[in-house]
Amino acid sequence: MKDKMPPLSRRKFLKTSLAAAAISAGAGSPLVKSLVPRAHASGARPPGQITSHYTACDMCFNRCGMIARVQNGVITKIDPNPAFLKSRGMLCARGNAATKHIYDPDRLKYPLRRAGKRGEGKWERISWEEALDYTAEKLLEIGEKYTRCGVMFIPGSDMQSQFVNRFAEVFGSYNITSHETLCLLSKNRAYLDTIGEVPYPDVYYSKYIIVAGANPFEAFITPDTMDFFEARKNGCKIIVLDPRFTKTAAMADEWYQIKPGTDMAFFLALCHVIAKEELYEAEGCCPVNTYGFEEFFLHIRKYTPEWAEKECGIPAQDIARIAREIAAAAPAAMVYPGRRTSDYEDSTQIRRAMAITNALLNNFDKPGGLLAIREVGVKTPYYDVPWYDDNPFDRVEAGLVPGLIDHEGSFQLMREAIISGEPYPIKGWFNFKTNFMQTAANRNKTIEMIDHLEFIVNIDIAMTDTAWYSDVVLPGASFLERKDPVSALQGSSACACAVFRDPVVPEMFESRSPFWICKELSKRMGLADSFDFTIDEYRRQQVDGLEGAMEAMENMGVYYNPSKTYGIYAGSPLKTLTGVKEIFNQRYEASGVDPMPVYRRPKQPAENQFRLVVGRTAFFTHSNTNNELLTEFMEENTLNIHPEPATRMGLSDGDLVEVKSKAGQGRLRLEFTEGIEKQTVYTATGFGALSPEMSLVHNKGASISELLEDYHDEISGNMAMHETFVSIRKVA
Ligand SMILES: Nc1nc2c(c(=O)[nH]1)N[C@H]1C(S)=C(S)[C@@H](COP(=O)(O)OP(=O)(O)OC[C@H]3O[C@@H](n4cnc5c(=O)[nH]c(N)nc54)[C@H](O)[C@@H]3O)O[C@H]1N2
Ligand SMILES: Nc1nc2c(c(=O)[nH]1)N[C@H]1C(S)=C(S)[C@@H](COP(=O)(O)OP(=O)(O)OC[C@H]3O[C@@H](n4cnc5c(=O)[nH]c(N)nc54)[C@H](O)[C@@H]3O)O[C@H]1N2
Ligand code: SF4
Ligand SMILES: [Mo]
Repeated sequence: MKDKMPPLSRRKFLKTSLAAAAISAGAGSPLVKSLVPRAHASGARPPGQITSHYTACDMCFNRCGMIARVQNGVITKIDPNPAFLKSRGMLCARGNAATKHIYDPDRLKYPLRRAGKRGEGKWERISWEEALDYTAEKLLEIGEKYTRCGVMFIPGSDMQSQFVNRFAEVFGSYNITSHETLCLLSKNRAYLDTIGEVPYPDVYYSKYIIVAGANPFEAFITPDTMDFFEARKNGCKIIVLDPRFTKTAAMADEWYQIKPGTDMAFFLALCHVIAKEELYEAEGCCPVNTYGFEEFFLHIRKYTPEWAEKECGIPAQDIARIAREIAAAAPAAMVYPGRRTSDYEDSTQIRRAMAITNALLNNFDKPGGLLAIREVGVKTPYYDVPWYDDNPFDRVEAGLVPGLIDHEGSFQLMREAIISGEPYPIKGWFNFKTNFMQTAANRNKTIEMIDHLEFIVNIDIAMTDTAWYSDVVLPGASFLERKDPVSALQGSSACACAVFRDPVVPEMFESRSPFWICKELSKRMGLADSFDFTIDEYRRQQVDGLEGAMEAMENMGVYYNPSKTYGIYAGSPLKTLTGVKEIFNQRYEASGVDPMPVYRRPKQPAENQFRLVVGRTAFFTHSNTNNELLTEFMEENTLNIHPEPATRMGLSDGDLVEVKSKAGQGRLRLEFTEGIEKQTVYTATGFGALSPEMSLVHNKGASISELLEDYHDEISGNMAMHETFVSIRKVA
């Protein structure tokens, strides 16, 4: 692979040498010397040859194509892979900061076993042998005492998560849940129940896009983020609805400061205008191939723009105009489906209203609309899942909400079940690469759940808050040190692709991959057959039948096999019950759920209370804040508040306040922001870490996960993070 890569241009070489120089300058400290193997003291050695290595970024789930440059055994610089269409040859600030991810002084170095109380921070260093023997013994013990389903598995979002999943299944637990239950399940539910699949937005070719409850110019989603810029240059009109004036709002043609939780009112009124004025009969828009259009037409009679204005605060004439404009641009127009929809208790219905608007725009499977998801055809190698006679009938939270996505579950409902012990006990937790102490609402409740567990094993790269409360902490190898299986990235036909990773540098310290860990554990648990393969053998099975895939990934860092992009469903039924777009959902009706979205006014904060909303910054991924290069952009989180209510309460910009909800409290400095709705406040995620080994964010700002109360979407069980009201008091 390395030989076939283009040589570095002189300009790139200079940049690379400068980056290397920066590292060697910092290499003076013994800490950095011990962290950076073979970092050369300046002038002591000739600058080694620079080698280049394809890999895929892991600083967030997008997995953009990367080329890592290595000199004297140290990764000195990272460049984007121009052949990687999905990321449009882009690498964001976080991707560039991956050097500080691998060479982070706070990295976990050896296996540790808890020696004091949970959260007390007393650890003993143990050997891998001991760590694996002990973990295997504890997992088997829980299986014996309770059942195999007595262990909860959270396999993270990673190219190796499939091995943790496989391990969970062969061990015998169905209680596998994911970070998706804190993220996008309500959106997935809504689109599955409207068009039969979760579509992919064709942003690049769109002429008109409404972005509601998403911030793609800060929350990077590839290729959408880059395509928004291109679409805009090509004349696409972008309308943003957000209670905050975000970067996306700043780049939009129009921004409306919608009242939080009222998006459904806006979209039902939009549909009202489209239906009443028969705009769907204008070119491109029509209600054919839908189920329940007539009922819907009657249902939305009362949802007029004038009514919606009173709910969402957006002027009626603007709603009517936007309806006419978007209908005229259809089908190359869309309501952007968004990603994180863990917002409200009726988030699935809010997203259903958006999906139905898309159905009226008749934009599915068309250029500039919503596309059928495509994958390149990577296979999941087969494995046998053993049967355990004493296992319960179903996963622990089965049936608690009508639209639970079976293979994801709901972390919050599972947490509840662990605390109550009903319907059956869960006493173990196997965690890989999630940090739910910082990312799941109501941290105190997560601690309460932990109090009910007998054993927690955690594979992470750092001593996160979740690791801090674990019993055995295993140092994970970073993506730059690992050999990973092939990963298929979904997208449209043009950018769906496959990648793998080879180690750019060897594993540092005693860190190991989840594959190795699962394999070693399986040997100790009588499950060795399930992991009796190498990554190379596994990869070959994955790409079996995909001609040229292996070579493309080796020589270009990525494999594509484009085919038809639009009209994939032409003449064939959708994957819904009726085979057409379901505006009226019969399954919802059968299970007592509103078959068409019914607007209910959101709860309102009392006087001098504020709704707390979450959202991302361009430079952090969730709780991955402990990165020296990135904390330069934000050293601690602040509470964004509108100056008007704050001043009325006698508060000033920069004041230290105590923020309190029913779930917890924290201290934050106020940051006056004109661009936030007056009864809404916002703070960034990933601060106020309990673990002192997250040294850059420990005791810095406050943890929003402590403040967020425990609500979930009533249909999917997805977390609901915008239902919390807080009060604010100045700290003397
Ligand atoms: N307050 C708040 N909560 C949120 C959100 C929010 O915006 N605000 N967003 C929600 C959303 S959309 C999501 S998707 C979830 C995400 O929830 P999580 O998946 O819990 O989020 P992360 O903080 O990204 O956790 C990733 C963990 O992986 C570890 N890690 C990183 N790289 C490696 C590696 O190479 N090897 C190993 N072994 N470990 C590694 C990191 O140290 C970190 O502990 O959070 C949700 N919760
Ligand atoms: N830089 C960066 N990029 C990321 C991530 C990251 O952590 N950092 N995480 C990745 C992941 S896992 C995900 S899921 C995506 C998330 O991508 P997005 O969903 O686009 O990200 P958020 O920042 O959560 O954006 C939600 C927006 O909704 C607004 N909002 C709050 N309440 C309401 C409301 O009632 N109505 C409306 N209309 N708007 C409201 C918030 O102010 C916020 O700006 O980003 C991905 N990309
Ligand atoms: S968007 Fe940024 S952090 Fe995410 S994979 Fe791409 S480069 Fe990495
Ligand atoms: Mo997410």
